This record gives sequence, C-alpha cells and structure tokens, in this order.
Amino acid sequence: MPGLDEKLHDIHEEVLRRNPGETEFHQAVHEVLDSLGPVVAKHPQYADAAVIRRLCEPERQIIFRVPWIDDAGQVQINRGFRVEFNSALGPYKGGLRFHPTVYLGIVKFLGFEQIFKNALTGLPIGGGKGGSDFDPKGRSDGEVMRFCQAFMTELYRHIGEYTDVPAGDTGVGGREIGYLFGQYKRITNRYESGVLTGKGLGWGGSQVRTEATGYGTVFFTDEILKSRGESFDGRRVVVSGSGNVAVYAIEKVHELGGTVVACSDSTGYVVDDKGVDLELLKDVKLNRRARIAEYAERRGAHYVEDGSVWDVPCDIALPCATQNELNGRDAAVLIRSGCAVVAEGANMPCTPEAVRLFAEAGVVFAPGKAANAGGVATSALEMQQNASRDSWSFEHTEQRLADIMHGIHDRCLETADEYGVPGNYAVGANIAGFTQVADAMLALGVI
Ligand code: NDP
Ligand code: 2IT
Repeated sequence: MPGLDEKLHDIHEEVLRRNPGETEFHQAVHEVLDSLGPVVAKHPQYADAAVIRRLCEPERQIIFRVPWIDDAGQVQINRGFRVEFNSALGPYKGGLRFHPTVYLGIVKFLGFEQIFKNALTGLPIGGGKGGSDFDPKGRSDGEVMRFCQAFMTELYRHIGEYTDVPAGDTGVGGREIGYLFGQYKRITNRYESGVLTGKGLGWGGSQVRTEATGYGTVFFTDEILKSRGESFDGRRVVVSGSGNVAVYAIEKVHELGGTVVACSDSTGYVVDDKGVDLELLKDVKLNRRARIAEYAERRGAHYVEDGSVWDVPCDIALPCATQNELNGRDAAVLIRSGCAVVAEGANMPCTPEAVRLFAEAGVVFAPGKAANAGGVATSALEMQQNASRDSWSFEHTEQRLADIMHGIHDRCLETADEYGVPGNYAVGANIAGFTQVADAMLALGVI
C-alpha cells in the first residue's frame, strides 16, 4: 500500500498476511495507519511497546452457530460473531449488525473503527462489534424473535455490564434489542439493564438514543458550518439510506433549516425537491419495513430504481447507509454539483478514492468515527442512567449529545492543527482517538 512510512507499512503487511480476505478490515486499518506517521515519529514509546500491532489484533473473537426454526418448521443455521477488540478504556462497546453480507471482515472493520470512535467520545467505553449473516428482510416477528433468542443463547456468556455491552446497528433496532434483552434476562435470571443499550424507554432505555446517531451527525455538520461562519439555513442536503441513522439525520436537518431533497434504500432513491416528508418516510421504512418506491408512489415524488443518490445535486452530503456506498465516481459528481461538505453518518461509506478526491477539491470531509459517534455516546449515557437507576429528560440528554459532538469536533480540529494538517478532520480524528487509547494501553502494560 502506498503512503505509509516503513514501520507502519510493515504493520499493515502483517495485518494483510494474518487476516486474509478481510478486505473491509484491511481498508479500515490502512485508513488509520495512514494518519499515524507523525505520531510514531514524535512518540517512539508507542512502537517500543508494540501498541499499534496490539491494537490491530482483537483481544477476543467469538464465532458461533445460531440454529433456529422458521415459520415453515425448517431448521435454519446462521453464523454469529462478537469481536471484542479493545478494552483499554472500558468494557467492549459496539453494535450488532444483522445483514446477509456480515462475515468476520465486516465485523472486524466495524470493531476496529469503534475503538477510536469510542475514545473520541471521551466516555469510558472500549471497542467491539458483532452480528450475524441473518437477513431480517421478509421474516415474521416470530422468526426474528426466535433468531434473537438463539443468538443470545450463546452470546449471553460473553457479555455483561462490566464486560461487553452490545447495541443496535444495521438490521438491529428496538424490536431486536427487546428480544435479545428478554432472552438475556431469562437465561441469567438478572435484570441487568446495563448489558445492552438501545432499550425501550419504558424498560431502561435512554431518551434520544433512537435519534442520537442521525442527530449527532447533523450536530457535527452544524459545528463544521458554524466554524466557517455558515449554517444549514436554505441548504440542499442529500442523505443516503432511510434507516435509523438516515431518518433522524433528515429530521434534524429540517429542524435546523436545511432541506433534504433525496434519500435512498438498497433498491433505489427518491428525489423530493419540496423536502422529504418525514412522517411518510417513517411510516414506509420504519413501521412497515417496505421499499422506498412506496414512499415515492404515495408522495408523488420521483423514483429512480438502482442508480446513485449522489447524482442529485446538493450543498451537503450525508452518507447514512453502508460501507463503500460513495465511490470515486460519485465523489466527482458531487464535487461538480458544488457539494461543499460531506459527513459520514454510516461507518466508512466513502471509499478511499472518494476521500482523496474530496481532499483535492477542498470539500470538507468528516469521517464516521467522529461524525457518527453520537449513537454510541448516547449509549454510554444510557449506561450511566442504568448504573445510577436514573432517567434523564429528552432535553437534558439531547443537550449532552450536542455538547459531546461539539467536543469531538473541536478535538479533531485541534489535533489536526497540532499535527500540521489544519482542517483535516479525518487525520485529527484518527490521531486524537489513537493517542487516547494508546496512552491507556501503555499505562496498563503489555496485556
Ligand atoms: P438500518 O438497518 O436502520 O438502515 C440501513 C439503511 O441503509 C436502510 O435504508 C437500507 O436499505 C440502506 N442500505 C443498506 N445497504 C445499502 C446499500 N448497499 N445501498 C443503499 N442503501 C443501503 O441501519 P442504521 O441506520 O442503523 O445504520 C446505517 C449505517 O450507520 C451503518 O453503516 C451503521 O454501521 C452506521 N451506524 C449506525 C449507528 C446506530 O446507532 N444505528 C451508529 C453509528 C453508525 P434497505 O431498507 O433496503 O435495507
Ligand atoms: O457504529 C456504531 O457506533 C453503533 N452501531 C452504535 C454502537 C452502540 O454501542 O451504541
């Protein structure tokens, strides 16, 4: 791989050799190592204690069989994963993804990102991720419940309030967290609220956790705009996806005076120049779990099957769907259309080529590990409330989220300044997250 200094290049080669075929994990590691040249030059103690090599090796990786019975009485077998990546700062923390594309390389990329993201929040949480190749699409509630129960029947022995605290991610929302928590409670005979986050408001959940990732991404973008003397007012915004992150990003953009003119799902995208009708979108995508074509039909909006939502001209782009969904070609189209800011609501949605093109064109780029950290930060606030048997108001929790996003924004910029790359949020986020975890690892010894 080009661009890495010699020591970091050797570490990257070792990661490739030891983790064959895990392309998304390789990409996530390269993206971080690419920022660390000046850090290892300035702080030789990190290399001496093999901190980076230890960081690239998960502390524990669990892979298990998930057998369950579908509505037709057939036995189904899925594969479950939990990668407990790094616990230097706190219990492993990170979501569970249920999607047919899930394999070890995806879980490890997400777990690796999560280490630095969680460090950036300033809250005491380590990094982990899990999931399954289970596809919830077209499955009945009963099937989803039996799958979640089977998944937790193995997972329960590895997790706990002080050990590892899963939450949602793609394909895992409030419904799934409920079934997972129910099975954990049943097996352990303990009401251990802090073992999962994203719980329902009536049984240990936190206000704002559902909205937090989307809201947080928009708060972060608003900080970028404010730092340049600008605002969302009157801006055209394109958001990809129409799941948990996308929907609440759209809600907050509209609250702050911008207009979301397009969004998408895995089957196509809609263009809605009047501004996306959020209640309708929530009904179609969150309640009915239907396709976005139904939104277009009911709204009378323009629908494009397949195609790229990034073809829709905008001032601000918020990719909120999935990894590598915005490539070099899309970046070039966005740059030509005048897009000035890109903030990642999803994890690693922009390909390395897209990120390079944005940098060359002077487009401000906010990486997911900073811009989408509001979800996990609010999970940590949920853990705080569970630990103190308290529950905070929506306003208080949202203010905490806004303050945390403000803090992450400033920390990225300050670190970027300190290392001579002013305005580079990606490098600032990588270095600030890395140094926090690395210093804790040094303090804890070689473990
Ligand atoms: P959801 O399952 O709620 O929604 C995912 C959305 O993305 C759906 O609209 C889905 O379409 C769409 N999508 C998935 N794959 C593709 C694709 N290949 N092309 C176009 N659209 C696609 O997941 P979330 O909103 O929770 O997660 C979205 C992203 O945000 C992920 O990268 C996740 O890791 C990240 N994230 C999530 C956090 C959270 O708190 N939930 C926190 C931080 C990051 P369809 O409906 O057709 O499947
Ligand atoms: O990618 C992420 O940060 C999440 N899916 C949220 C994790 C969490 O523990 O809330």
